[in-house]
Amino acid sequence: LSSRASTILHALDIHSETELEGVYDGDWTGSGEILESVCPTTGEVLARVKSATPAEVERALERSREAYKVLRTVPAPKRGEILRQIREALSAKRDDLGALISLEMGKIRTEGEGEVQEFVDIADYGVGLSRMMNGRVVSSERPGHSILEVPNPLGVVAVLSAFNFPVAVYGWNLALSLAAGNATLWKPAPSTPLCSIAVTKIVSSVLEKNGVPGAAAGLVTGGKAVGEAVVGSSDVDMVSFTGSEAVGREVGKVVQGRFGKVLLELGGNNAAVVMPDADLNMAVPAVFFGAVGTAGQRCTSTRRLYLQSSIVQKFLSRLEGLYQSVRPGDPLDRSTLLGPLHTRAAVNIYHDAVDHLLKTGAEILTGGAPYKDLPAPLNGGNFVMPTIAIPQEVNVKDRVWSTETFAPVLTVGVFDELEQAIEWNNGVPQGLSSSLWTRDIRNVGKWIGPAGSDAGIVNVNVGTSGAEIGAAFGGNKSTGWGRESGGDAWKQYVRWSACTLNFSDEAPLAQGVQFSN
Ligand code: UN1
Repeated sequence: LSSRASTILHALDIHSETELEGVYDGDWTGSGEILESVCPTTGEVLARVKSATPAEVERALERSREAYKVLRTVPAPKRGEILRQIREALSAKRDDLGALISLEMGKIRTEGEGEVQEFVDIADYGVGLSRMMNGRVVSSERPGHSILEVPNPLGVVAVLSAFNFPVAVYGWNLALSLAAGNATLWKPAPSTPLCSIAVTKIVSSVLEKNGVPGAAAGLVTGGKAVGEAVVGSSDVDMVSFTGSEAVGREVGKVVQGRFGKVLLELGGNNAAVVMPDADLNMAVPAVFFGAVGTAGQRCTSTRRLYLQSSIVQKFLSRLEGLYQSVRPGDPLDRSTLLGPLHTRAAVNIYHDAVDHLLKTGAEILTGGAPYKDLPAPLNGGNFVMPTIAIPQEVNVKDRVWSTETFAPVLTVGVFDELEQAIEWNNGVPQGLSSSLWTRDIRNVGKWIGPAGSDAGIVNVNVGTSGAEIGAAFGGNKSTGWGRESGGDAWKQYVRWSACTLNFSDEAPLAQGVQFSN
């Protein structure tokens, strides 16, 4: 192992000289198919991880259920106190864990650390929430009666997370699920097992210190078969899935088919709309970050740019300048802004998208090619040039506009009236994030109102990506309608009990119904 990698792994107590166990159910096990963790920057194999066998998944599910039975009786503020300790433990490892995210996923250092920060933030939120998961008292129409709406723990929540946020999205789910009194079972993306092992080690040591069964935050690494076993199991009360539309559609059907709860966080195809009165000193760097940050691999990345006709040249020449200044580099190096794509397969998807753009007559303003002659070890990495393309027309039904390409490819369209841009913004199947740049309050009113953006995230003078944890995060339409993180998202992680209590000596029926002569 390179010294660059081994320093990071050792700091997190991961010793990859031997095969690692990728299952945690209170004990570390794992004897299934081997997953390889490959560094996307260099191609180096970081570790080999033994994933879960069907029997190990079964056992993890059983132990999760037992852990739930313990957790549900722990008062919520006490669960919050455990979450506070998890927050402290994560915060102490912020740099190391951030570096591991950069090493294994490929995002740059500040974003890796930002991801750990996002987990810390949502843990803080969960601590507060643990004293505020309030139900309601409802007025009864009957004398001497009271109606309560009580949030009770739900059971076992399975979290299937994606490679692009290998730590934070699990954090969103764990914080709410634990505060709510559930056991959480994590099935991470098969290509980021080390992030999940490192996080699980940190979390489980806190659980153990508090006498809570480790299976309250279990882990089953694996591929499709492990995912299917978890999703299909009637021992899982809610499945929180982040990933592609294609897989999400199947997950949704399976979970609905067994009447489980499902929370879907699927593809985004996010547009930024720039009006002529926008402050370009803000808008240009924000579009640059939205489209090129994380090498275009956020669900919230900016994929479509709609420019008002009078500012097209000015905007694009400045944006192109930023694109041309960006150099690929090791994401662990603090000066790097552009890391690799996560996998080789993603490089092919990028090329495929560029080919299609060229074939359909789009102008490639910048990018559109792999980097040649990168020095070793970066020549073993998945680097591609961030690309700006101007298709011949905006036809939102066309693949160029309607599909999510998980790579730094930005397509540009030109409009005259805001209404046209909103129609394009809304004309695609997905509905995750959107962003309007303007100083005119009338535009803002249109954008956030009933005839405005139909996405779940509707920003003004803020880019499409990089949401804080405080508001509910999620998208509409084919993004799956799920909400995670802040806002009212926690309400999905409980079962609601409507309790009508009679304190009187009569037993009147509702609606005045009489059932005696
Ligand atoms: C994702 O891309 O899956 O808003 C999540 C953002 C981050 C989360 C993205 N806070 O870009």
